[in-house]
Amino acid sequence: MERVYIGLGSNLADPQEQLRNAVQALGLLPDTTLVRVSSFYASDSLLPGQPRYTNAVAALDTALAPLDLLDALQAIETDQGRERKERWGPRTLDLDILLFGDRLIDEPRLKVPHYHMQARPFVLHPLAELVHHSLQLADGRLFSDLLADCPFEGLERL
Ligand code: A4P
Ligand code: MG
Repeated sequence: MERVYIGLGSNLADPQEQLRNAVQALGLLPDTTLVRVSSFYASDSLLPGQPRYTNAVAALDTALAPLDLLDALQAIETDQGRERKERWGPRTLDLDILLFGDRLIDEPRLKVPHYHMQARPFVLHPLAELVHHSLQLADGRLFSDLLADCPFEGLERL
């Protein structure tokens, strides 16, 4: 089993309910145990003109291979009505693999650690509830350094 952290986000169709449903679906994944879920946080969209987001992070232990987990997460997104019309568009549910054990993954469909987690308070602050801040990422960066560079500003803990 490897410890994996999943970023959850929604800004359509009752975001908190979307996240609760997604957490339930994560708990039903094969060969996987749901370990913990962070608090939920609200924040403005990075893109102007979109509704506010609700975000959270979940910790899983899984025996699934990374691309099999990605397939399963995309199936959950689709089940919850996600339509991929435009990149970065508003969405009922976004599930991103933030960290996968101590793996560094660079494949066309999957980059881990997630490529823009460092700049995002709505990822790092919920993740901070679940990891030791002394954690070193697979690419060598220290979690505590990322967190120190990413103020809580604009986040509302729900
Ligand atoms: N992909 C590569 N690496 C990964 C990974 N580690 N985890 C590929 C998941 N997927 C990964 O993703 C596009 C492709 O990325 C996937 O097919 C997969 O093969 P997507 O989810 O279809 O597209 P996206 O979500 O529109 O793009 P992206 O870059 O994930 O956008 P973001 O980062 O999700 O940005 N503001 C707030 N406050 N909160 C938010 O959550 N999110 C966005 C969207 C903008 N503003 C926001 C938030
Ligand atoms: Mg995404």
